[in-house]
Amino acid sequence: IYDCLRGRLDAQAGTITMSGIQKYAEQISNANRIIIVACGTSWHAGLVAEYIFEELCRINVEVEYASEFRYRNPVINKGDVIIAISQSGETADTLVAIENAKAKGALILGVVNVVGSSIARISDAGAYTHAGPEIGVASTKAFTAQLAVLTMIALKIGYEKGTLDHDRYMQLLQELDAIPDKVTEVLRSKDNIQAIAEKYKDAKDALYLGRGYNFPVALEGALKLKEISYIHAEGYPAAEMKHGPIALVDEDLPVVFVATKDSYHEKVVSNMQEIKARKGKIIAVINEGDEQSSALAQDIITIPQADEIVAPMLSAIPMQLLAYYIGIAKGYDVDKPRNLAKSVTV
Ligand code: F1P
Repeated sequence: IYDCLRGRLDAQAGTITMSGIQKYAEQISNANRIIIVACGTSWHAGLVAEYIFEELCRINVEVEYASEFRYRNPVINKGDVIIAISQSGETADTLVAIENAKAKGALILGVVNVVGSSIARISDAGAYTHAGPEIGVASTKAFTAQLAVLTMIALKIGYEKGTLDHDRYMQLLQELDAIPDKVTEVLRSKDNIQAIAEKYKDAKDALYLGRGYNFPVALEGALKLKEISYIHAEGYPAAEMKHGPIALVDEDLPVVFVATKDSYHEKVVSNMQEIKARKGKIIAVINEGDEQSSALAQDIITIPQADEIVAPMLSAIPMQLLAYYIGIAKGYDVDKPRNLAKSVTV
């Protein structure tokens, strides 16, 4: 995240420099809609971006699995802006999805990690994530860097468009600037997360719940657990739980709540009460001093407080560490998960 922000964000001066986007800033501001296409972890980053763009830029956003989007016949209009998100920049589904959209006249922006990759080359403009090479197959630091880039784009567009006022803009720049140090703080809780992983490593299933900006983080937590620990996991919006998944809850089910302090927090606490009443084991990612949540949880992971717009960059990390330590505890090679490829080029 530090490398991603460096040279682009100047929180004191109130500037975000993104030369790749600047030329198209007006076109993006005036877009009727933004369609985000991606796969896997990158798709989850796109979902967070949907919430952020709609809030800060008041532009309608759709988030599409590239693997579906490429095969159907979507309505694409000339003024549409497509944002393709990809760590590798080589994912075939995402590549073909944007080729199709480009042929129909859409503007293609790429948010890609690998410089000079196919998706970067076919995009009209974009921003590199500068996350460095991902050592493991499962995407981790690329995810948080994608969130940082997408947040910067939204801040820039929202401010230039006038849907984001000066004070809030400056406040969010400070929040973004503080993220790298807060990430370091989150990483300090790794021993606690490892101990929690030991307790739950033999679970057969797990449920991940969150609301708002943290809902995609819950999806990402479940995906990481599946990818590197081979434990069946479901991610859900916490409010959807009562529409089905609640039937799964019993004393053997670990339920991971992404429950940091935000505008959804009271509602999340009531969802935790519903799980506790059914004897589910709650692992909660919370902010310091949140007595209400910690009283309901079996296990807590405390992370620094941050504005809800930037909070997923922090709350995603305990998700990654939990899956990592469970995978290690089970004796798996977490860098090379079975059946997974670094870039899915077919
Ligand atoms: C998408 C992705 C990754 C996942 C795995 C397979 O890749 O689904 O999120 O962890 O490596 O591919 P990308 O388009 O972001 O490179």
